[in-house]
Amino acid sequence: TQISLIGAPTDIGAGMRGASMGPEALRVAHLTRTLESHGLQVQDRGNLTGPSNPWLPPANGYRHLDEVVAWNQSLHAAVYAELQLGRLPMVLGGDHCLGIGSISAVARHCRDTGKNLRVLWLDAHADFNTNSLTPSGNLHGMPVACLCGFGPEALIEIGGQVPAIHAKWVRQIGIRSVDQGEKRFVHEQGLEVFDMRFIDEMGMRATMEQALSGMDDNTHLHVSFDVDFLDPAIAPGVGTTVPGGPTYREAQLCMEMIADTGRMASMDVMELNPALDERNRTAEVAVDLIESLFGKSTLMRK
Ligand code: DIR
Ligand code: MN
Ligand code: MN
Ligand code: MN
Repeated sequence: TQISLIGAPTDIGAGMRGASMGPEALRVAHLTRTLESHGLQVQDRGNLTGPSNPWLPPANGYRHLDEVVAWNQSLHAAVYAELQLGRLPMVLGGDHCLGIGSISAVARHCRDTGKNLRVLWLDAHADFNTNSLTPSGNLHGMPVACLCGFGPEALIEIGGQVPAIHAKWVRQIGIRSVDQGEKRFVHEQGLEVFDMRFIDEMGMRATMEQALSGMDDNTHLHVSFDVDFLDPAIAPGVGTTVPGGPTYREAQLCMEMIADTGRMASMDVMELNPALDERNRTAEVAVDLIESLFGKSTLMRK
């Protein structure tokens, strides 16, 4: 596998500053070297550039819409270009509004190549708000809705087709914070959500078996990993910690089971906020889990 790292250093869609430092923190935690130690070929494409964060209140229910559009257009082009080269793009966020640019590019590539897209959304949040539902106006709470065609024109059109994806292609794992109106909308649109109660009751193994079922040789699996998916005890370096997330070992099993499918062809690592971290330990945990995503396991299996 040939991996391309794409840094997107912005916190333009977040409610807290600092996710703009995420790409560098992952590099400092030896992301490249760690992937290479597993025989993967890695090219670090460096960082994209885009507008700075003006830190303004919402307008029409959106904060920084123009800037969010600019960052996502740029990311869309970068991710699409890597996929056309046959490489695996790994987006280093940056806040989760960047999922729009990343996944719209993946969806476009899947249309080009006749692949079926499956999106695994690992997150404490459903990220399914709209400008009328959002309590904050922060676009990092809206990427899944935008990808499904619910959002401002400039954002939903980035991939060239509206909607970029269908709700039925998405599986959300680890969810434990959904806003009131957002809850109803998730239900209405039929998103498949494996929330923390489901994981508590069924265990991570059965959860992942279900979430990964129904894929075949023609499936392109995209993993969008919001680091706040993890329990704050192991991942304090994010802007919106929510208690009651997966433990280190549960998260590792989740990643190992994704690796076992052999279908992951693109991914995002989002919302890491070094300004809130302790000696970069959240970045180090993220790199450990990315290792598991690419097949690191304790013993030889099968
Ligand atoms: C909240 C927080 N649901 C919002 N969202 C996210 O503002 O829309 N935090 N994604 O990471
Ligand atoms: Mn391809
Ligand atoms: Mn998110
Ligand atoms: Mn989140």
